[in-house]
Amino acid sequence: MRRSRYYLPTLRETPKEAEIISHRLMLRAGMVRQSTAGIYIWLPLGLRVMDKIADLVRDEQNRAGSHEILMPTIQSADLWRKAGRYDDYGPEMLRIKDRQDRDLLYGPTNEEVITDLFANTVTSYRDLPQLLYHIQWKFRDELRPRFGVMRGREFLMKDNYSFDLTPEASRHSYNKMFVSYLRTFARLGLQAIPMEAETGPIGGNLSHEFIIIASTGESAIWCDKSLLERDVLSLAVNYDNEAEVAEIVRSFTEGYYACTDEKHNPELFAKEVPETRRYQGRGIEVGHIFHFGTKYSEPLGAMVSDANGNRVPVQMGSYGIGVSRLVGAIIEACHDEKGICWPAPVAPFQVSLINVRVGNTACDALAEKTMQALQAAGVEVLYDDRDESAGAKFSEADLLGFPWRWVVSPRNADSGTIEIKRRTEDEAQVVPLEQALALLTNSS
Ligand code: P5A
Repeated sequence: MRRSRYYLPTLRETPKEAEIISHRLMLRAGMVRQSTAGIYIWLPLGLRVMDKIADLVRDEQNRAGSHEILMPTIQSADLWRKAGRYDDYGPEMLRIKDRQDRDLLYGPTNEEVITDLFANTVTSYRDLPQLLYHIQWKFRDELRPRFGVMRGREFLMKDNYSFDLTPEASRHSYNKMFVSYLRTFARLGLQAIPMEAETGPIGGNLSHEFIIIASTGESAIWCDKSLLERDVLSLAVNYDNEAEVAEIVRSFTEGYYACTDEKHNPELFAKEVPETRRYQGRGIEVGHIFHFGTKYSEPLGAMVSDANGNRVPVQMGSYGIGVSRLVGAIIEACHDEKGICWPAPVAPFQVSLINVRVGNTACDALAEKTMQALQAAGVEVLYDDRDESAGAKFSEADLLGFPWRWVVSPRNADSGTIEIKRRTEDEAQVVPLEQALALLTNSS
């Protein structure tokens, strides 16, 4: 992609309305623009990141045996009345009337819609278990939308729903999602800590939040440091093996102190965690999972026949990941004073290619050749071909935060070498194009 042809409305000044670093950086880096309070337009650079996050989340959902569907954003109020949640949900729900004066709503979550779908499509225990998810926009009329996409009114969520015959089987579905969440956040380059949580308006008796560490996060957290040292991706997971999956969940929950300020007990913390292992920091909730049994299946008639021919309400859980929130959360976790430092799996481009002397024949030729070589190798590159000062290009590259900065300058263009540097390192090296390509492909 040529920078001169790209749609990338960056900002030089720090926007005053943005209170937190991710919001400031997302506005400055031309990733989003606010349309109205808590509602954002995603610009090309921001959308690239969000799509990558969604694809990675999808990959881990599928790996755990879930099937993707797509439910509507607009829902019928009657369904919510039937489940008994219409009045409970309160002013966060955006209520709408259609031209026949029927009550509709913009979905803040989808338990009712999917339970109704299930009631109309599945009748036998033989069709269980089932894990169905979608990645869809939600609307919650938050009292104080703030922190940019981290607490929006409209936001993108991945929500999965499990259906099982028995509470034990349902616990296995819960455990599968628990492990898939650990894997998902690790692959995104984040350290996520599972913490027992309140169930709130979703309901049920079992729930975990997944909190990622970020010094600027909304919640204060306390945990056992050894939770942060676990290498999740090295665990070989067989999702069909109930005992194995349960053991992984156990190993991340039992014997570890981990909680946010809502539940923190300083005395217990001091008693349970040896001094050298105490971690106190801040974090952001990026996922939340719930087990709520028959809370929705009973009122909405989602029944299946069991092996003896009895009709029983199906056991359910729901599992959310804040996909749009993650874009901001990753920036909170990965930035420095100059700008964003994207983890490679979600970086919108892998390389900022800078031509410091546009118009110089040797520079132009080498930069073109480099861009083509990167594209041929399947590497996403943004080539800064604008007639701007080198300083402006360097600071923009730091702000946008792609993993690599490759510089073509008159000093080395004649010898066909490029100065390459990682976003998170100070040391640059000057190497021939072939070697630069080899270094990049070996590193990812
Ligand atoms: C679980 C899936 C639920 O809604 N029903 C379906 C359950 N859970 S939740 O905790 O309320 O939300 C899941 C995740 O969505 C993100 N999130 C938000 N992101 C941006 N702006 C918001 N206002 C917002 N509210 C929730 C969070 O990441 C949360 O963990």
